[in-house]
This record gives sequence, structure tokens and C-alpha cells, in this order.
Amino acid sequence: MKAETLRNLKKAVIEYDQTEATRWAKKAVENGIDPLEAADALIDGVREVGDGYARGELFLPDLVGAANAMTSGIRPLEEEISRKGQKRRTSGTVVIGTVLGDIHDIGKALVATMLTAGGFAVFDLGVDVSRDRFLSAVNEQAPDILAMSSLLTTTAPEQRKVIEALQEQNLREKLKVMVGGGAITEEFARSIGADGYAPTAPESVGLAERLVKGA
Ligand code: B12
Repeated sequence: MKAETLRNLKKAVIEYDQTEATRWAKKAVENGIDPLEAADALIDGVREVGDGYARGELFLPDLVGAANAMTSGIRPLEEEISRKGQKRRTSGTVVIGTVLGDIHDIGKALVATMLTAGGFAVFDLGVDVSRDRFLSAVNEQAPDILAMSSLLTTTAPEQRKVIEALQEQNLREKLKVMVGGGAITEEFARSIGADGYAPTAPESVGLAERLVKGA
């Protein structure tokens, strides 16, 4: 029963099937399967699709489909995880959001999902996130990494302003900043004093790991 459930959770993600992901996640809870193990099965699925994308064998819609299925399945499991007072092992904590004035969500959400699949605890602030909101999340969560997304050239400078605000509040040394999104380049990231840039969601995981290790 357990092996079948875990297999079907992973399969639901690989087949981009949100309904099946939710159904098997609920079944896992009903049958007393460790929700952390069940979540790992979903995460395995996203990793597999992420690897396929990184190798150029799969495409953006595949990544989006897998991410959506994982998000659907993980909800009932997270409820059970918090009911049992369990904690997931994490590689680090990330606060992520799309900057003020920008409502593009898809890439940022993918990065959040891939980082979750990569073992990070991710606090997604959503889109159109103000400097104050980023700063209070940094104060509340004390993350290892602050990740910002920008799709518009008009709002990209907001990333610099957030970094400056971190400096003013003496928070900059306490975390790493990584940036990305269609409007961002490696050069821009360097010019605003970010610690790292990645062009894709799968690559953001390796970047986050390197930043946390201080490499
Ligand atoms: C979908 C879309 C929208 C949707 C957004 C829906 C949603 N829920 O997200 C809607 C219709 C709302 C929209 C609105 C607008 N849009 Co629009 N939109 C797009 C479009 C077609 C796709 C964006 C997308 O989701 N791409 C797919 C994702 C997966 O890619 P991505 O976000 O870049 O993310 C990848 C990487 O960049 C990276 N990544 C992303 N974030 C991060 C963060 C970190 C930390 C890291 C490491 C990596 C990383 O990982 C992701 C996956 O690998 C693009 C065109 C394009 N080709 O990109 C235009 C585009 C971004 N939009 C554009 C514009 C101008 C607008 C509007 C101003 C249009 C208007 N006149 O109203 C408004 C702005 C609204 C606002 N205030 O934000 C322009 C921006 C031009 C520019 N350079 O400034 C683009 C490029 C279209 C164009 N060619 O003109 N848009």
C-alpha cells in the first residue's frame, strides 16, 4: 500500500496530474503514511522533470505542469505535517517574491517550487512585493537567502532599492541575495550588488546551494 501510494504520487507529478496528486496525497494521509515521505515522493517527481528540463529534453510547460501537480499534492500533506508538529529537513530558508510594480508570477512560482523540491523552506511573498514587505519577511523569517524576480525593465531597479534598504537596516550581511527573471542579466545582478543570478528555475537550486555553503 505504502509503496504503491509513493509510486503514484511521483507518477502524478511526472504526468502533470493535479487531481491524482491530490487524491494520492489524501490517501497517504488517510492510511497513516508519513507525510514527509509522501512529500518526498512528489518532490522526486519534480526533480526528475527539472532534470529533464535542464538536459533540454523537456520544456517549460512540462516544468509548469509538474510544479502545479506538486503544489496540489503537497497541500494536504503540509496540513498533516503541521498537525503532527513535524518539521521538514531543510537545506536553508528562502524568502522569495516578485518586486513592486510587477505582477508576473509564473517564473517566480517555478523557482519557489524547484527550491522546495531542492530541500529549501520557501516563503513565497507573491507578486508586487514592496520593500517594506521584503524587509519585514527578512526580519520575521531570518532567511539564508532573499530571492527577487523581475520581468519588467521598468521595475528591475526595485531590486537594487531592496538591497540598499537591507544595507540601511544592517541586514545585508545576514543573508545572500539572488535575483532573476526575464528582465535580469548576470551583469545587472552584479551591478546592483546581488550575490547571484540564475537564468532558469532548475539552475536557481544549484545557485542557492552554493550561496548557502558560501561557495
Ligand atoms: C505571461 C505574461 C504576462 C501575464 C503575467 C501572468 C502571471 N500570472 O504571471 C500578464 C498578462 C499579467 C502580463 C502583464 C504585463 N506584461 Co507581461 N509577459 C508575460 C510573458 C508572455 C510570459 C512571462 C512568463 O511567465 N514567462 C515564463 C516564465 C517561466 O519565465 P520567467 O518569468 O522569465 O522565469 C524564468 C527565469 O527568468 C527564471 N526566474 C524567474 N524569476 C526568478 C527569480 C530568481 C531569484 C531566479 C534565480 C530565477 C528566476 O526562472 C524561470 C523559469 O526557468 C512575457 C513574455 C516573455 N517571453 O517572457 C511578457 C512580458 C514579461 N510582459 C511584458 C509587459 C510589458 C507586460 C505589461 C506591462 C503589459 C501591459 N502593457 O499591460 C503588463 C505588466 C503588468 C505588471 N505590472 O506586472 C514585457 C516586459 C518587457 C520589459 N522588458 O520590460 C514582456 C517581456 C513581453 C514583451 N515582449 O513585451 N504579462
